Amino acid sequence: MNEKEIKRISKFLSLLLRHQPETIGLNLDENGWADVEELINKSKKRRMYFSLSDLEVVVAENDKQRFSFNEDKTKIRANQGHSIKNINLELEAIEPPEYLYHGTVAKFIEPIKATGLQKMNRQHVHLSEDRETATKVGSRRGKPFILSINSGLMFREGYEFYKSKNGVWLTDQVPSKFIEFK
Ligand code: HQG
Repeated sequence: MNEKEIKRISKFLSLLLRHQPETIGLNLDENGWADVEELINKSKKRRMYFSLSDLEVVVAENDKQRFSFNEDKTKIRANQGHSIKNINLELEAIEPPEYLYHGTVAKFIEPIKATGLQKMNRQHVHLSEDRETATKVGSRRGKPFILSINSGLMFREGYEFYKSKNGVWLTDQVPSKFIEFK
């Protein structure tokens, strides 16, 4: 498989495992897992042909480590980023660093000031451990605008934080008073 093919399969997996498994009638369990054999077979309906070893390459090479297998590689899921409701990723609440970052764009600043960071279509608000990563996230939408989040203070006030397997920090919302707009 070449890079283009890996990316094409990866995008297809994001669609199925995070957003719309019904596209091919794929079943996800409550923890977001899909059966690998079912995935391979049902994907053929969409003319997406890949084997288990192709999937192993996609999982290993994915630039953001978006997917994981279970131990015996009979199941696969997305590590974060779901818009499907009620997926339980079995993450444990842990203490975050004192500051986390969120990359967005200028047009969202006023609404964020008014209502804080909201999860919008996803299951969580996504935060980054460093400015570089937040800059990449913001750049997906235009000129990035980086917000610093006082996550240490939030944690001490009782807000819960989770870290996905691929290093993205997740929380339910960030009220405006914990955000530095500079
Ligand atoms: C904004 C990608 C108005 C928020 C990335 C963002 C990340 C508000 C957008 C991951 C708002 C939501 C997530 C409010 C937040 N009013 N706008 N109150 N609160 N927003 O895509 O963080 O490639 O759901 O600033 O790299 O951009 O998919 O979140 O601009 O890790 O793996 O609403 O998605 O990863 O957009 O990105 P998103 P995000 P993947």
